[in-house]
Amino acid sequence: MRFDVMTLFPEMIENYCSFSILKRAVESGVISVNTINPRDFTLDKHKKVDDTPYGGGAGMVLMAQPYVDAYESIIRLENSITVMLSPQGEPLNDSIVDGLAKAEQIILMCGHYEGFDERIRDIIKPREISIGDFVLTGGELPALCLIDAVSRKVEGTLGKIESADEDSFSNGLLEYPHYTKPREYRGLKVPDVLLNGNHKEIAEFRFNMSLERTKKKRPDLYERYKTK
Ligand code: 4G1
Repeated sequence: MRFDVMTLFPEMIENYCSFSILKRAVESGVISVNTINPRDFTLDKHKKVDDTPYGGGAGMVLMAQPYVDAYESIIRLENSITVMLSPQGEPLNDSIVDGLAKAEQIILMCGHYEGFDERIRDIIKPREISIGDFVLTGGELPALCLIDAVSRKVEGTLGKIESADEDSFSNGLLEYPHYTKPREYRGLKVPDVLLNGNHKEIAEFRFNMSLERTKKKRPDLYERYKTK
């Protein structure tokens, strides 16, 4: 999987991807993360990427020319998808992530300031995806969320231990409670069933806890689980 990230702040992307599981995936060649800075495609001596909005109002708008030229400089692989991270996008979820993980290349467009000159959308026609309804200063964190979520679906990214198939959302439910050593902490004991070595009983306990907490904490997910 190749990620090409269009951003004015490439270090934000590079830094996150140089830790832990993503770092290992990059080093083993399972994924690659490349950045393209629209500022490198400006034509004026001040390297201006933003300007004031026509019609007036607060804030700055990303100019079309540096962004479109930067986009057109990216070498496209056969099975490539372009995604703009945007509050106007479809809400990201695990099934979208599964779909994206089938691509060979994902080109990600991060906004800044008030957002993109609309002609960037008109010309590039990206798929638009949002990570949620809140205000951010830029699209880099959303891009990193997507890179992180997609990468862990790519064969070879997770080790045996972190393996994806026992995760929350592989079955549409929240996770059961986890415990590690010691057996007792501040008077709170690990449930006995987890210590008895009966794997069938343990699986049953965990499944019931998953169901129960999903029903309580995320009734929307619980309803979807029941009806699918
Ligand atoms: C209006 C949140 C504006 C934000 C309404 C989730 C948010 C990209 C995302 C904004 C962004 C709401 C996202 C807002 C995002 C240009 C640069 C857009 C930052 C920007 C609810 C600022 N998922 N936000 N505008 O946050 O890029 O993907």
